[in-house]
Amino acid sequence: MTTTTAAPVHFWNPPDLPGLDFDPLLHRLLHEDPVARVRLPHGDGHAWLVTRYEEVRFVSVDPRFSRQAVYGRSVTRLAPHFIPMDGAVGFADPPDHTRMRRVVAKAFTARSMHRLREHAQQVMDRLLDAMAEHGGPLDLMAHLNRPFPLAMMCELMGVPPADHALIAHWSDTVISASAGREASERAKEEFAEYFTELLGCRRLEPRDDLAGVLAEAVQEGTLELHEAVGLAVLVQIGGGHAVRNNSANMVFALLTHPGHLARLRGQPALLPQAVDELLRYIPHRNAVGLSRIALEDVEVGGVLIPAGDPVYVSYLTANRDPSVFADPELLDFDRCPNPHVAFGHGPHYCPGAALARLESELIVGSLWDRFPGLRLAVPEDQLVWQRGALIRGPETLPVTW
Ligand code: FLV
Ligand code: FLV
Repeated sequence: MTTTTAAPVHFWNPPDLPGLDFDPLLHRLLHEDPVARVRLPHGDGHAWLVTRYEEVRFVSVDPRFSRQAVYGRSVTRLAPHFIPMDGAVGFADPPDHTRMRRVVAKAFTARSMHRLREHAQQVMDRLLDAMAEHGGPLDLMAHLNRPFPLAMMCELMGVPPADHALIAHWSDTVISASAGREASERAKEEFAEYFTELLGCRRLEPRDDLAGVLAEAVQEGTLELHEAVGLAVLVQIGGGHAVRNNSANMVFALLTHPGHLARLRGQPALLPQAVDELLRYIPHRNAVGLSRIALEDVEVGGVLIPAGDPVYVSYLTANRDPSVFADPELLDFDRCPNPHVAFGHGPHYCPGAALARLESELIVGSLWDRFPGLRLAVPEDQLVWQRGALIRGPETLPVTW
């Protein structure tokens, strides 16, 4: 049966949750109102929120839901500003989207992943040496979870080490919900100026990195300059900021699930499966990210979504849908298959998923090899979690060994 739009609107100002606590409203909507209407702290009006696995996958692949139509609309949202820039891949639909993704795929080939794996091991060894030299207690965010993914993204992109701190600062400001709209918009502009210049350098002196690939695509006319720059900014934010927080949550999850950790240490072949289960289990973000607009009336899960309405999907709830994942609230390293959607689904599926997995496996796999006695340096309830964040993670992660 199709229902019409008389459904109530849920006001959703997501609480600052500690640890890996799951948003209670999200949990309730998944089980009681799987195609709901919500209103978030910024923007205007309401949006639909789709929470079940099957419908999340439906909305994220169906071309009747458009990302391009979101651009310039004041859709109700968590962040005061939009994260992607004008012309960025996050706001593109096929076939424009396909053209942009093809360029990025050139930077994520098996060959470049092989090169990055070697680099990753070197960076990791250096960071672990520095930790050993410093001695515990120390902040693992500052010593490992922050610098490692940042170094990897900068290597992929071709950003020189001297500029890492600058890139980190801009990324954090753009992806912050609490830095304020003006600061975030300014950071986006400065970020864009930086990449415009870097791509200019590559045009004069081609190199085999993502900046080089993007510069070549602009030269050939495959990409407009602002598309290439918007792509670079999103890749840098996604690869640095998202992996930093997600991998810190993985370390926290293992430190607070000693049985799981012991099993993983005794059975290293379990690592890829464990990382995927952690990806499924960790609530990566607060609320929801970027919506889509229904281009025509579409029925979703028995509810008619009218043309012109914005629609969000929650990958967090899809990953907890009991019709797909038995005992979804349980962290279970034996889950196989594990068709989670932590990297999204459909055309906007994370292009860096393989690199993110590589980095997380290396962090989780190396940390306890080097520091078998690794433990939290403060009681769990004294850990400080980021407030007003889009992507969730600890503010600092004090550990010792
Ligand atoms: O790339 C996106 C993204 C990345 C991420 O780490 C978390 C997200 O919520 C998102 C998102 O909502 C939209 C993206 O395009
Ligand atoms: O967290 C968000 C986000 C992350 C990201 O890496 C890319 C994005 O386009 C987004 C976004 O649009 C909204 C977010 O809240």
